[in-house]
Amino acid sequence: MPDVRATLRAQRIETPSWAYANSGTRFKVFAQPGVPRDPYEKIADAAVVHRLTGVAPTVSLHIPWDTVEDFGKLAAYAEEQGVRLGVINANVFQDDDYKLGSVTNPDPRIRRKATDHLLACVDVMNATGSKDLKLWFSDGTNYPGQDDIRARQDRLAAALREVYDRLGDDQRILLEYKLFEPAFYTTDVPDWGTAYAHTLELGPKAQVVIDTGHHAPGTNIEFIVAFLLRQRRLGAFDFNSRFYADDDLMAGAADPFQLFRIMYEIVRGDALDPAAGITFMLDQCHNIEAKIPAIIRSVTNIQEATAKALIVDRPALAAAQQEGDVLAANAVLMDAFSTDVRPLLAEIRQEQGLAADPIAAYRASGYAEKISAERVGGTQAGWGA
Ligand code: RM4
Ligand code: MN
Repeated sequence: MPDVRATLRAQRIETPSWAYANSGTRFKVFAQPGVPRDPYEKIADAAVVHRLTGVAPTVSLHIPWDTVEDFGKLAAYAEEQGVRLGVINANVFQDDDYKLGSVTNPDPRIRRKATDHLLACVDVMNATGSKDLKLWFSDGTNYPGQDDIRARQDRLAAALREVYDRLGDDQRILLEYKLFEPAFYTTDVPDWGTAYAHTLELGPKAQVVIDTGHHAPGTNIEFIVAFLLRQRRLGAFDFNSRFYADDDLMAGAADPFQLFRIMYEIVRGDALDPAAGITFMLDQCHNIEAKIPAIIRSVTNIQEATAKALIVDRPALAAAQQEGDVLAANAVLMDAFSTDVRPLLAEIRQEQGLAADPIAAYRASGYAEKISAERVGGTQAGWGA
């Protein structure tokens, strides 16, 4: 049985730079006061989340959204603020050239351009000290016959190989999959099986990322977690929650029970320990709610799901499973899920000198008022859609 308190103290959750920026749907982006105008201000906000929660010491960057002249300087600024730069996310989905695909485009010139961007992201990792390159491709087709499904897999494999060969010994590719959107007929990396097969072909420095919002409704995500962990090919999570498609809502908001079931498989697979090498990230957009407290809330939701997963009576569960006692086994899991772990988490925070309630502490800090007053003029950051 894991040491519940020690494990919760050691848990780490990475927050995404873009979650601090303006975002919206294809219908409207509602700007909010105080939103960062550059990557430095995003890092400052991320540092606030870390100071209040104690478990969010790294920030994922998205290139080119977070491009700066000197990445070493940005990394040094992050250190000053008490955080570090984390995963580098490549972006090959927002250039006119990529209308028919990036690395799978039928045009070799465009494939070259897209692959060069991925290689440039490895250079960024070398400057920031980041270990992980997260690749999500919007590539796919809208109509039957539009392009050759097989040839697109070959083009994808060739680009991934080139990038893989550029990685340093301690760097990894994290390959993300998503069922559909923006492509509506075929997607070139639509599911975990496709991502898994490409990582196998590439080698041990390639792993799969599970974005919890990227599946068909009803998909059993905890099964995917268990399977990939067993195969040692699970590299990271993009946590968020969804009611319909890729909604990017706060983790644990739509279906806390699913988050608990996922975290149970993580605990069961001994994957919480930072030494296991799984990067736990958020990938969210806060379109209508205040961003920083929404990110704090997401972090605490994940902590709650984790705490519940950690208190599952595993010997009792194993005994019930062995006896084939279906109801007793299910009851063991439900008992843990139904336990209120908020007092335990509050206590652990206080033991570390943190406020019991990080959202209340954020409200009392005056930070929201401060950034609204200070961040006037300039252009607010957004995901540029
Ligand atoms: C994609 C994918 C990536 C994220 C972008 C913003 O849907 O989830 O992880 O970088 O969105
Ligand atoms: Mn994602």
